[in-house]
Amino acid sequence: MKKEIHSKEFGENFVWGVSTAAFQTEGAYNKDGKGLSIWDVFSLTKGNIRKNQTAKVSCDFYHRYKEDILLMKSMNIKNFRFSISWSRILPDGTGKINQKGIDFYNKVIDFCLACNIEPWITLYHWDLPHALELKGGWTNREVLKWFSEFVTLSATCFGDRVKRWMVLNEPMVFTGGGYFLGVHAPGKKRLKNFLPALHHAQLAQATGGRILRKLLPDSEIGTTYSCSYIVPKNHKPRNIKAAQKADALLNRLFIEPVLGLGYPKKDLPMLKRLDKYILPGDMENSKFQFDFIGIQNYTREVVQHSYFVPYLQVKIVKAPKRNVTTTLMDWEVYPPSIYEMIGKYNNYENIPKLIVTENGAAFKDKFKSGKVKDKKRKKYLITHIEQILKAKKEGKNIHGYFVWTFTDNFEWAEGYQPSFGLVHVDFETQKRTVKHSGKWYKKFLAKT
Ligand code: IFM
Repeated sequence: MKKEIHSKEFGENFVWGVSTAAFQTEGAYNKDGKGLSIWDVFSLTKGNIRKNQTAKVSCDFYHRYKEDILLMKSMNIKNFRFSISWSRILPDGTGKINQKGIDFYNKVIDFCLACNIEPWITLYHWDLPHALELKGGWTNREVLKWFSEFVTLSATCFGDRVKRWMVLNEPMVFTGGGYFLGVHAPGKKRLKNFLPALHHAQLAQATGGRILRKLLPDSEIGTTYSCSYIVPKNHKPRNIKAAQKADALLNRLFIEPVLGLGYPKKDLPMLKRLDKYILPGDMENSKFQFDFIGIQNYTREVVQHSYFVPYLQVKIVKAPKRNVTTTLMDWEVYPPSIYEMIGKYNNYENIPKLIVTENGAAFKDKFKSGKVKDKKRKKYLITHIEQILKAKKEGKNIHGYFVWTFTDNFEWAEGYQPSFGLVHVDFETQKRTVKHSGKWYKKFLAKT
């Protein structure tokens, strides 16, 4: 019988944890002086979210943070990645400070530390203050000033205790989904919104990094990227070219300017349209020496050429059409993807450390007799962690792994049905039940 993998095989310094995000878990959307975010407004607008579900309460982490952190502790989880809701601490995005919002994060941080859990803060996980969206949001270059104020306030308030920071969560997803496809907040479409949003988010990575480094020289500063292993549908030259374009868009677009390599315009000619938003000095200002890069991988994508897709001429061959195992998100279960992505980012020079800051899966969970036997999620986690071990044994620069996610929560436009949690939440009663996968993670992390 195959020996079950254990965290000890990764060595003592490998970091293990769980990841969450403010909007997906906190609830208390208008409590104690919090301002609305673009996601509050988007999700409260009928027709945007599956079954018109909202995150007004979600898993109520705002009131139940102690219960959740204690549960984490009982599961041997030593690192907790969460985000700061910008409009909870700056209700209008800029100017007036909401002390009660700051008090909330102070309580979360202090309680983590009291439980011997290291807090890892993501500054921006998609919930821009609505007041700023009214001024153009990420399409307005002023966002760099507003974002700097938010980063400075967060570093000043929490930096005495928080030593690990991530500037942005998956900028490709929030600019692509929110400003090009319109399926995420703020629901904008078209290239004229996407391109400036992309360039400003790109500059915000380094801007945020520099502020953190100046104010908190002893902290570890990272940022995170969504990434997928891209393969062409077959070896026809036009499909190979389509795969190169998709790779440039989905995997290279945000990291390469940070590393001083500029935008990958050669492989993705449509990026030349960015030129009109790039001011003198921008590409120099895009560079920043992060201490670590967070990679967030869930699946691979198979792509083909298509004349009908504007700007890109690339089409994703959806997993349900490929006769492969999928999750509830219709994402293919393909563990080698995470190994390939570690290899890809490992090949860049000047990335001191890679950390998998998200990986996990949504499957249909059955809650029966007080138990959730989510065997598929457990298998998904084990097979992905095995791939990470393979990469580590080959000497790749990989230093940590965070499961997405701790409790079931609000999965953006999909609402509550695709649940990714290690812990089941009954959204009527807010009762938490550790799933079979959560029990497995606890055992996996236990010292023997
Ligand atoms: O829930 C999201 C998270 O907010 C960002 N990364 C992917 C997860 C699963 O879709």
